[in-house]
Amino acid sequence: MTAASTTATTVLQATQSDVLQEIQSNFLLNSSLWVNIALAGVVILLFVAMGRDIESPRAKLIWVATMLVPLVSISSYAGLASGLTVGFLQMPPGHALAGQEVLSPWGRYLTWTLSTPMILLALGLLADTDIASLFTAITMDIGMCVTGLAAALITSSHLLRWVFYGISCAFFVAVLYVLLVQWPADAEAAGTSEIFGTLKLLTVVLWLGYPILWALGSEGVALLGVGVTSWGYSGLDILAKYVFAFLLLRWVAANEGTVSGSGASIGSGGAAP
Ligand code: RET
Repeated sequence: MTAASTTATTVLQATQSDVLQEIQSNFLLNSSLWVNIALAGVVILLFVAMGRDIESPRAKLIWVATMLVPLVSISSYAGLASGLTVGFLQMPPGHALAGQEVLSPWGRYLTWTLSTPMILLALGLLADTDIASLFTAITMDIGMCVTGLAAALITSSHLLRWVFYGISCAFFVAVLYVLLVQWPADAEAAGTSEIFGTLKLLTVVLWLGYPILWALGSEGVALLGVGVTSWGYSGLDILAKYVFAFLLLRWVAANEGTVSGSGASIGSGGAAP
């Protein structure tokens, strides 16, 4: 049997219940998933309550985008905790765990493709940016997540795992450029620069943690174990999603006039004058 067919067989042979057993026997890993499910549930209820008085179309759009972050998150973590979106991958020669079957929570990278664009949509609307800039940030972000998923799933070549990691980082640089260079000027003009500045800083610093964790974790050089890596992502998620979204929604609910009165190129509910 060739190395490639051995790998395919290994992945196919691990049933969902094998994966679930492995997850449930690792307390660190299992708790990192369930804590987030519980937290996302509480956050969803809180955000529904926080948004109940929002009326302007633009503020509502920010609210819906923000709401989708914990909604995607609870689905994502339920997929991971059930074993549905986790698999065993046999690492290729050259990898620190070469030949070993490593538990890969690939569902994380897949669902980031849905959650991170919502974060950027909410931030872009807050900054009252234009469609082209919003489109750039969101598509580059999706590129980052999909190529990150590829980097995690490749078992044929160690080198190609890192090539895809590099491509994902290049997409990330484009997202960072939009966040750090383009949108601050838009936010200044829209009168939302103070809250935008806080959220931008939170986003940039926390998002930088994800590729670092990937590189150090079992998918990368394997300095960190699966459970520690998973808690790392869960911790970053709590701050980058729930704390971020809470700060944004609290501000939008208290300053609806500023949001609905700004340039209104997107989500204004009507043509600009
Ligand atoms: C990966 C690995 C490849 C290189 C890069 C990455 C960046 C990931 C980021 C994820 C952010 C996720 C968030 C999720 C919230 O739901 C894919 C780890 C650059 C920045 C904020």
